[in-house]
Amino acid sequence: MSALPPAFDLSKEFITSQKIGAPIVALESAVITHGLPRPTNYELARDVEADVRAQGAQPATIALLDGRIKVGLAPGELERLANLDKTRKISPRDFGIALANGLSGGTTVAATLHVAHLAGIRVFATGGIGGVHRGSTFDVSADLPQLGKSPLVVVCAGAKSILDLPATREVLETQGVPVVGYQTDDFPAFYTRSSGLPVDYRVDSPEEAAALATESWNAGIQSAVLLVVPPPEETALPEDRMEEAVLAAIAEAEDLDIHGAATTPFLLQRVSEITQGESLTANLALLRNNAKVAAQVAVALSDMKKPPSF
Ligand code: PSU
Ligand code: MN
Repeated sequence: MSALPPAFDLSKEFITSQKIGAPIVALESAVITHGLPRPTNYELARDVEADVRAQGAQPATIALLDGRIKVGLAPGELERLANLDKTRKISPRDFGIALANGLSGGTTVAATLHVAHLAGIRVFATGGIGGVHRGSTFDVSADLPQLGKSPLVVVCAGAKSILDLPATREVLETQGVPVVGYQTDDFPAFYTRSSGLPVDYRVDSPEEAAALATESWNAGIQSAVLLVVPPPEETALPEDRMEEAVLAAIAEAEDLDIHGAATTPFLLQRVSEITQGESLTANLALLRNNAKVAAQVAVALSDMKKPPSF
């Protein structure tokens, strides 16, 4: 691999795993700093890492600590990040600013993809991706263009219905990102198992997902394969209930004049409050489920002796 940018710090475990060709799963950290309340955020981050290990893969949580880009966190670092009082939500535009000021922060899907790609990681797990915000055609998450230039398998539960999902699907297409359903024909909407929108293709096993991604790479394609996994049935929410909460949260955001990077964290928190924690339970369950599926795909990729032909 070519030399990494100088601001990168690789954990010992990460270096060893990469050396022996072990399966690795990148994990984002904006969910830790901006997506979940304390102390649930740290417990979840730890559980998700354990879920990846349980499948025989190595977790690499990506974050900024004291102006350094971390690939893989030691247990103490994970706990510190989860409890820091002042953290920044790090999107790609924030790296220079954060490094110049020695800041710490959680990396969004876009920022995590940037780091994971440069570090040579092929699989990434998250909860949901950002997208096009409802009513603001120009508030398009940096996640979407970054997915268009990051050749990783990105495992998620689709995108939340706080977003304009049809517009989000269109931008994914423009960015060359295939939306692949994992054991589903429907694009999931994070808390709910279907958004009513179709996927581009369906796979039913980690091996099929790994084979499809390999062919995308064989074709020299530089965009991600978005593997969408429906949230576990037991904790998923009914669609009408979610829509009600989302509409209320969006109206409040407008009243309070909330814009830009603050929009997503605000909507997430309000939806969680309005659904009285039911959405939080669903969120935790799907994050762990996605990490497990991602680890299985990483294992399947590392088990592939030669690229499949089909
Ligand atoms: N969507 C969620 N949960 C999240 C996020 C999005 O359902 O935690 C976070 C992710 O880190 C994502 C970021 O990359 O918000 C997108 O923010 P923005 O819309 O400002 O690009
Ligand atoms: Mn935005």
